[in-house]
Amino acid sequence: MQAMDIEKVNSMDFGEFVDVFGNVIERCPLIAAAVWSQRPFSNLEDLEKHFFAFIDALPQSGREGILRCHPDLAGRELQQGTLSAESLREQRGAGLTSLDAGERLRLAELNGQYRARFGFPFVLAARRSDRAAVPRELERRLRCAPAQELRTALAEVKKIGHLRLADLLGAHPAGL
Ligand code: 2AL
Repeated sequence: MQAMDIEKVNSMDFGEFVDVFGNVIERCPLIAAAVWSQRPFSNLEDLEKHFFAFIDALPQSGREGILRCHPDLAGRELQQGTLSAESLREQRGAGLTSLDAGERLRLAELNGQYRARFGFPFVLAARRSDRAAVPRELERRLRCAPAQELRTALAEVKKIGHLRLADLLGAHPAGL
């Protein structure tokens, strides 16, 4: 999609806004729907602030719900071709679409252990990682305390959202 400026964002009607920003937080278009009411936005940071404030205001069940809306890294949705366009791009960028069978199996195993321990899926901003770092980070986070892990996972959701918003508004330094 063509990058857009903040005036264009502020001029969007509800339907257009949700179409464009509905997946800034993976499979949570409700957040974009709520953020639309807060316009006008002064800039990208201001827009982002509203997305994140919505997340922070949720009860724990809602924050865990956001995590549960994320597909596993190199998981079933990737194999079945049902990832969102954004998620596929991120997972491909990290090399997760070209794992060998052993790497895939290892990640599936770790993802399963993580979900069993914390009750939500492992979430990591794939564009800030790569195929070698993902299992290492998964192993490390598996040892964290649940309350800390919930905070870490939501910080990753925000990193993903930050990068997706920056894509839409053309605010990336080249290549990031
Ligand atoms: C994802 C995803 O779909 N994109 C990304 O950066 N991370 N999923 C996940 N479970 O971490």
